[in-house]
Amino acid sequence: KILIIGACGQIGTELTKKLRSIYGSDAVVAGDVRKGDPAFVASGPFEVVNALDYNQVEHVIEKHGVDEVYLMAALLSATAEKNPAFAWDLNMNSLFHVLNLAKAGKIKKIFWPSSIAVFGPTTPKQNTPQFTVMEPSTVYGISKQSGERWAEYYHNIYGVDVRSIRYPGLISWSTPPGGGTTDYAVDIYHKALADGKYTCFLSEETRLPMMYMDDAIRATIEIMQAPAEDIKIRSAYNLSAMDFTPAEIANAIKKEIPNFTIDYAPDFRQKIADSWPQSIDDNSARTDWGWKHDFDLEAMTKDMLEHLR
Ligand code: VAH
Repeated sequence: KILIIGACGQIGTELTKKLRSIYGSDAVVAGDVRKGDPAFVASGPFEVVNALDYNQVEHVIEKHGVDEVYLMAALLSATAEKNPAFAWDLNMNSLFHVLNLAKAGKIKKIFWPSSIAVFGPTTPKQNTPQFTVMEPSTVYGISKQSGERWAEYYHNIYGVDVRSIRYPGLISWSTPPGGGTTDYAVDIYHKALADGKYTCFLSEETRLPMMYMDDAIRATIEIMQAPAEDIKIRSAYNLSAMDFTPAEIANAIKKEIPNFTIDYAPDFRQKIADSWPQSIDDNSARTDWGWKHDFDLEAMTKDMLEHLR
C-alpha cells in the first residue's frame, strides 16, 4: 500500500491519480494537511495528515498497512524565502519522520523529491554534472541539499531504501503551480489563452531546466519500480528533459496563438533563478535506471494548450 503525503500539491495531485491508475484506487492513500477537493477524495482513501506530526503519519501507516511513502509536502523556493523557519521545519522534519519510520521497519520504501535548487551560484551552469560544487543560496535549496545528505546517510547507515530525483521546473495543465520560481512557465499558458498577453516575473533570457509533468510523474514511478541494486545514487539523481528561456516559451506559444505578446517585469524571483543551473547532465539517471524524457518544448506547448483551451 502507498501513502502520498502532500497529495493535494502540484506534483502530489497528479502522482496520486497516476499511482491509482496503476495499482488501483484502494492501494493508494492520499494524505494532506488540506482537505483536498471532494472529487479527488471520493476517488480513493484520503486522510488529513500533517507531515510534521510523527504520530499522525505513523497512525495512517498502521491503519492502512502502508509500506511505501511518497513525501511530496514542502515549501518551494519563492514561498520558502518568505518563511525561512517554517520552510526549514516542514522540509526537514517531515523527511526525518519518514526516514525514522523506515529505520524502525514500519515502511519499506520512500520517495523524496529533491530539486535543481540544490545547486547554487558557484555551480557550473551548463550541463551541470551529477557530482559538483553545491552552495545553494535559497532556504529551499539548503533544505533540499541537507535532505539529500540525510537520505544518503540513512541508506548507508540504516539500509533505508529511499530514492530521490532533482526535479527541474515542472509544468502541468491540471495542477496549479506551488509557489516556485519556475511557476511563470505554467502561468504563461493560462494568461496566453485568457488575455493574449503575459507579464513575466523573470527576464527574457533567463534559461532554466524544465520538464513536463507527464515526464516527471513517469520518472518518479520508474525510479521507485527499479530494482534496488540499480539505484546507485542515494542522494538524488539529476533529471532533465529540456531547458528554455521565457522568450523561447513565448515563441513556442506564438506558433499556436499568433497574437500572443509577452513583456518582462523581473521580481525577487529573478535572483533565485540566477542562482540555478541553465541545463542539467542527467546521464547517471539514463545509465542507472533507463531514464529518458518524452516531451520537448513544442510537444509540451501543444499538449498544454490542447488541455487548457
Ligand atoms: C521551485 N518548482 O521553483 C520548484 C522547483 C526547480 C524549481 O524546485 O521552487
